[in-house]
Amino acid sequence: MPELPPMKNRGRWDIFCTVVDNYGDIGVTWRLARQLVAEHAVDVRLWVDDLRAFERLCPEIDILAPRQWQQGVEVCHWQAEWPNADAADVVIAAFACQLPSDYMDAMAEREKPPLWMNLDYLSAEDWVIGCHGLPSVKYKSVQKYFFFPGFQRGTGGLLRECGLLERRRHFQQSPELQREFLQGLGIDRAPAAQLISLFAYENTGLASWLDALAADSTPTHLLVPEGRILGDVERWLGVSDLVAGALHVREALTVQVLPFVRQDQYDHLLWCCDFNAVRGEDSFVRAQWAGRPLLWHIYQQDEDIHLDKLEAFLTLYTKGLSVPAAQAISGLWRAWNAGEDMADQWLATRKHWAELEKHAEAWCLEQALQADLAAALVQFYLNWI
Ligand code: TRH
Repeated sequence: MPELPPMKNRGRWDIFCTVVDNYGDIGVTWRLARQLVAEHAVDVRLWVDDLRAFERLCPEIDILAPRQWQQGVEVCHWQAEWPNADAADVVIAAFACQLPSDYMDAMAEREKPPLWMNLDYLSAEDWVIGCHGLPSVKYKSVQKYFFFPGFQRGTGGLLRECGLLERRRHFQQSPELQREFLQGLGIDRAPAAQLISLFAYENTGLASWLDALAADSTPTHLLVPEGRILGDVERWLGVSDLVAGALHVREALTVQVLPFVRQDQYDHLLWCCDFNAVRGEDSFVRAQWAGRPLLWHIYQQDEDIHLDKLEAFLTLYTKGLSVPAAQAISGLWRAWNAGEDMADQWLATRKHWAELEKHAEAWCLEQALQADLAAALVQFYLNWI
């Protein structure tokens, strides 16, 4: 992709985010907003309807403030009563959220209509390439466009901040930095233990995986940020009320509960771990940038359409792996997403560990050849004006 032109005429941008559930919606839009400001000198207003969810990712948020500045982004609480703000030059509706009707009118009343885009969910399916950048619906004179993130050429790419991989590599090459970071979270790595992070939805397959880890000859230190999977961890441990700081040992497995940390710290956690179980959309992408093997718990959708997305990703991801390694990692991911027994799949995966580690780094580097999503959005705008 050619260099972007000098930073001028990049306009004012409004990003709208409704928090459907969990943290992915705000996680993606907050990351995008910050990157647009930091790397593209764009003025960004981020409209969010749920500041409490936002506060988990960014503890500085004042949940009572209708308008505030955070890291160069103007964060506006999107409330039922619309404050009649001017329409921006670029309007991003994240994940098909419905804009306030007064705002849509304000867009239509502008002398030059804004560029209006829907930032869609991430999918590895092939049809995404054909739909990325196409016109969608129109409101009066204002045309909306589809903008699809993705893994393949012809999509909008993935969120990746400038210098991310260099920072990651520097950190991974420094045992000192890692020790310091882990100690800051109260983690004293069990000797010779592999580190695994676990961020997932409720999963009936968890107990069998923990059984396998506990019985393994290699010790495991499992780090579990507070969240939806804790109930399953509690049941397996036979304890109740697990909270951040809790630490339990069962044979070769040490389980430690972590607080939910800010996004940058979560990146560092992923970089420290030998294996990361992630979920949804944003943590899934961050684990890929960590360059380590991963396990994806995909967000469930009606009529199991998420399973097509899972298979589409596996098809892309396993290219370049030997057949047995591809089968092992695919089997593990399928079992996890079906809530099935994980023991055999985990043992099979362990057999191909060295290959999977090498592959995770190669996949990361291959993905980094694509323009990142923020740059692709800015380029789309510059091509459009
Ligand atoms: O939270 P998620 O499951 O989010 C979503 C939503 O369910 C959304 O509606 C759905 O559409 C989407 O998945 C597919 O998973 P995700 O996307 O990984 O978002 C979690 C965010 O939380 C991500 O930005 C990383 C961040 N995070 C932290 O900042 N600190 C932490 O300690 C952890 C565990 C995560």
